[in-house]
Amino acid sequence: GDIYDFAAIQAKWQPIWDELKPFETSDPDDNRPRKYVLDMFPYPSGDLHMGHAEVYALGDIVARYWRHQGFNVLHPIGWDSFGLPAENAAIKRGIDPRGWTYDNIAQQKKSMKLYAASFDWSREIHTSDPEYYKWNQWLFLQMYKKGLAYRKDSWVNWDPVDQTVLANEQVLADGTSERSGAVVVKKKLTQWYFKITDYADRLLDDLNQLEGAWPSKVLQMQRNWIGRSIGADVDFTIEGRAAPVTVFTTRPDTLFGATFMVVAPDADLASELVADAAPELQAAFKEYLVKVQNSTEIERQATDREKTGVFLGRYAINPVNGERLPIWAADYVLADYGHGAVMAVPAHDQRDLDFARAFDLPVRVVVDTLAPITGAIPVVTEGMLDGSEELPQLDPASTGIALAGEGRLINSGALNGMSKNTAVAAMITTLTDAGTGRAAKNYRLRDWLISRQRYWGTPIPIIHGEDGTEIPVPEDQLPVLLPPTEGLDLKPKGTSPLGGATDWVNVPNPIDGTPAKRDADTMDTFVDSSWYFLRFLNPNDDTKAFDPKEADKWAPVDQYVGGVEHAILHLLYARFITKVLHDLGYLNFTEPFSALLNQGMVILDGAKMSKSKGNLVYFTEEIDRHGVDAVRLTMAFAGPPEDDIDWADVSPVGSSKFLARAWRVAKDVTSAPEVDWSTGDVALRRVTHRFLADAPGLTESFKFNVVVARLMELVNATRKVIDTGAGPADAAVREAAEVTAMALNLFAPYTAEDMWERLGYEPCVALVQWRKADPTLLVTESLTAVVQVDGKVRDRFEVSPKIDADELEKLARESRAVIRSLGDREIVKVIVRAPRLVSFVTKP
Ligand code: ANZ
Repeated sequence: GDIYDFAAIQAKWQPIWDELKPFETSDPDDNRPRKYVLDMFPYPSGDLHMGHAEVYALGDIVARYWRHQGFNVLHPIGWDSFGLPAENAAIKRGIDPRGWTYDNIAQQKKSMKLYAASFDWSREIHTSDPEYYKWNQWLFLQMYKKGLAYRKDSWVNWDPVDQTVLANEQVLADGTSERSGAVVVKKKLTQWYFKITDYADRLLDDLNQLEGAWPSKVLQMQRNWIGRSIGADVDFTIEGRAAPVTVFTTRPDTLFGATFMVVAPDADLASELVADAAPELQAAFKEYLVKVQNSTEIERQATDREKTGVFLGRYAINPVNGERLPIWAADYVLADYGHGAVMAVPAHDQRDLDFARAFDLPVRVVVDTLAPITGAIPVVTEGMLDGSEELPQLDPASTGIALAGEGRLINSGALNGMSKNTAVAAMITTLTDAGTGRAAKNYRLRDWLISRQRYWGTPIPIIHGEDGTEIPVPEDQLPVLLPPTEGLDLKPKGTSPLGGATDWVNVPNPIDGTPAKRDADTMDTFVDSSWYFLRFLNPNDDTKAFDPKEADKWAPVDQYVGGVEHAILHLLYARFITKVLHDLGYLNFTEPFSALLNQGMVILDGAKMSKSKGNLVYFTEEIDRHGVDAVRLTMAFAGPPEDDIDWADVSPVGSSKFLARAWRVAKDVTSAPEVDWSTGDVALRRVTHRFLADAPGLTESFKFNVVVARLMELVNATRKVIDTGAGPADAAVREAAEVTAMALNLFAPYTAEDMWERLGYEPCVALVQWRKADPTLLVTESLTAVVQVDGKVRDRFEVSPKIDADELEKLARESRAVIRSLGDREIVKVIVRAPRLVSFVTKP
């Protein structure tokens, strides 16, 4: 038709693309350079939403762009289809989570196809398929063999609503579960862990490789999460106890300032120490412990909280000066950090000072923070600050402010006069020589708790013998299939529903045939997504998880696109598993995602969209109303991709109007494809070629909105030539329309394809190579060149400041005025001063 009709265009092209499969990347002989562009795969929680519309629009711009640049682009998609929402929905409706999950996948897939993201559909995966989760189990077994998967009894985060444990990464800063929103409590349980702490240093140090290629915010969040502290372990002898107690400190230089020791009340050590104390101390401790166990970690770490604690009736001996230090239990010391015990230096640590002031414990300054730390070492006298009237600001016991800064050591024997850093090193040497301490590092990062007490996940491939031995399921018996839900109670009850599948749980011990039981827990679904980018390389291979040869060809991912909500969890786990697979000899790289683009959120009236707020914008409604292309273009045009898009501020109607305008340009072209562009309107050609030159750089730096703005300029310029200039038959009009169609393919693939057809070509415009800009048409400023004949100015015209002498002379010789003035006289000399002057001298 003659009217832009997005619905008709969508209906026309979708089946044609389905047939042509332009985005399949399966030709093994394709030797073009490769790009792997990956968008974070969706969770099938219903139909697609506006967040999906954004991420898949942006990722697709990148994938389509690299195809135009001559790359063989891998752009796959799948579904992250295990997890709690399916299970909770199944419980609520009394159905099987499989049905819910695969129905949603079918719905999302239909929407995704309509949305025309350029995916290679032949590589689609679902993590809840046995063909996929078999390889989670394989991965688990490889890690188990290396001691990287292990079980331990420990205090874990417990979600009382979902009735399952959570990884540290799944507990939000306010102490609630990222999924259910419930306040997370602690529970002591035997659970499976992946030993991510073995990789803490590499996970931290390798972030430097990603500098500039990942958003700096994400790099910083990962650094903080890993939280490496460098310091020393110091051993304190305990009176009446054979073994010493070790503490971790970042300030071994302050050891002379230690005036007491504090142990985490919930660490086994505290109970053990108090067991030998007076009965009233024991009673006080027990009462205190109950209180502590009922508080959250967040409460415990709050610095403004009143300090509480109890004396344990025991004493530690300071290894450097033999002083007797009373040992207390207090909840500001955490059981699972360092060694669960600290040497308290109240003069220089605020938490210790607050505690010392609350319980009247001594405070001794050992670093003079007013002393200059550069230049000569000042003379210091022992005890110079004791009762000093001159320097009241240095008395933390009265000011209540700990001296945390730099300075010079005092009251510290051989360390006196040293700067903090020198003293730290000197103290570590002293302790190491005496065998009472050593350099040490600590991490905030904890091992990754991967077992879940829920149904809809990957069964852990371990069998427990009657005698408590763990037997890995032999690899040739994988996958351990999830039992059917019939007869199972999926309701959360604190233990895995799989435990109720009697026939499934009870198996003979693979070693000796005695009765044994399968592990009934399932894996955290973040295991599934920690390596999925490798499965896309050979998704249908049932002999291995992924093909290292394909990984050599395609991986790591060149461009990863997804939300910042995955800044820690998913990205940290994927980085970890990549390093493990590297160490196991399967990969020759150590970072999975070479570049990362985080898109912002789609919001409405400044607020995050949610069902409860009732401010949802529905994907299908927007698509029905404005068309796929207008929605996609709106996402690209809204602003920098990392910014949030307020749907109230953007105009899909405006996008749609622009698309219609672009489409009409193609419709109006009357010249044939063979027309010689160089004969076309030069001003329009300049706009076209300036666009061709600038759009690649803008796209590669994610300035998609600027590319769209420039396309709008190009369409306007073309329209002007059609209506009021050289007209629709002008060659430059065709050239501009073709470039518009090609570039519009990044943002509005249906409109672009339809334009391409109207311009006389076969599909697919997505496979057309980007046209090279003609440098002679990239003149932005121009200046006036003068042509003289025998000293008289005969012509003037505009040229590029960069024009070379030959070109300038050629233009001068072609000038009508010059030709007329020369007549039939013979030129004997030409003087060219590019870019300003050409002077012809003729035979007199
Ligand atoms: C003595 C000292 C003196 C400390 C001083 C600090 C300043 P980050 O940076 O977080 O690693 N600490 C050690 N284990 C702890 C635990 N389980 N719970 C609570 N606090 C603990 O902090 C390391 C410092 O935190 C250690 O250095 C220790 O206090 C404390 F002027 O030791 B410090």
